Amino acid sequence: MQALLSTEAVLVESYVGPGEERSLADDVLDGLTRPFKELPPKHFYDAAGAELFDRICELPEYYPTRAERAILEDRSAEIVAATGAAELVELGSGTAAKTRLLLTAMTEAGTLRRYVPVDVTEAMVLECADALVDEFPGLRVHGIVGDFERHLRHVPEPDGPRVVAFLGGTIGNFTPGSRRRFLRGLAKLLRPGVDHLLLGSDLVKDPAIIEAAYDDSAGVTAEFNRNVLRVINRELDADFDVDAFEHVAFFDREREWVEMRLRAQRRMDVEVRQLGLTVAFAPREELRTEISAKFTVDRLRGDLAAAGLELRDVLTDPDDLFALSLSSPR
Ligand code: SAH
Ligand code: AVI
Repeated sequence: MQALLSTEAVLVESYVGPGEERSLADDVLDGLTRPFKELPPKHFYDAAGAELFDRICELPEYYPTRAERAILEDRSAEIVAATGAAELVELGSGTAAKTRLLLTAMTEAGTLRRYVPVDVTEAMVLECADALVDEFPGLRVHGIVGDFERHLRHVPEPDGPRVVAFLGGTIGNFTPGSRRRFLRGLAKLLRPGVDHLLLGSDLVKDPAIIEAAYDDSAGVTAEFNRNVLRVINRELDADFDVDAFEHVAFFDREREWVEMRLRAQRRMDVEVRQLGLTVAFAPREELRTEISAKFTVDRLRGDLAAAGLELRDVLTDPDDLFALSLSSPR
């Protein structure tokens, strides 16, 4: 662990040290040598990727951010009253844009003590910690730069009633099995009878609406998708011809998830020099870069139950596009 910042109001710890670059190396080695090539989505988010994601959130086609914000605008006070939250732990916190609605409601209820953002992107945690202690006088921030699949044990002991927020629909970026395993780990952060999980999930809907959200007309999602190749070029001294990969996004109606892929437009041999690896792509071969599962309330209830959590309330936007659910340990 490395302490990146320590003041009276802010402590930011990093668990992604020099060894952590191995995580990208291991994922590339493992994912690009499989019969069906695949990479985990967490590697999208370097500074450029985080900026592209912010632009995605503003796109007319990308409804999840607006829908979730609408729910939080309407119901944050109710969520805070129902949970008595003094502490907000947020996984995949990013720029904490929507989080401010919850922190404001906690301030108004007079309960706000501490915010614990957990994100793999160091700059995001540092910048939002700095901004939030200015915006919310008296707030303490304990930031964790880490991987929410591997570093949840470093979340500090609770300081009052805790809400763990996992917003944006990021839970959909897990495959079903790993989603349940992740929720079981997450549940360990919650004390029965005291703490709650606030989970944002995108809902199953007309496939045309979903596909447009992941293949916008301005091509921002395509750039976000290709960004993972730029990250690998830079971090592992690879020579992907980024523009030779086409963005593909489709809704798998059976599995009810969106897949993003990158399709090689010609035959290519890519050198990943730091790994001494040559990766061959056949013409039109595809590399899966993300799945984004869409939920029904029943699927949500089942996943939560498998992790020992009971669904208490489901809040949706007026168009039923997105759900924020509140659950707690059984
Ligand atoms: N919660 C925000 C941001 C969602 S984007 C919102 O709702 O708008 C997903 C965020 O999760 C990014 O900030 C990314 O850096 C972070 N992230 C993705 N995979 C992660 C992982 N394995 N561990 C920690 N953070 C991760
Ligand atoms: C972060 N996550 C919930 C986004 C999603 O919708 O699955 C990432 C994203 N991928 C393409 N557009 C946005």
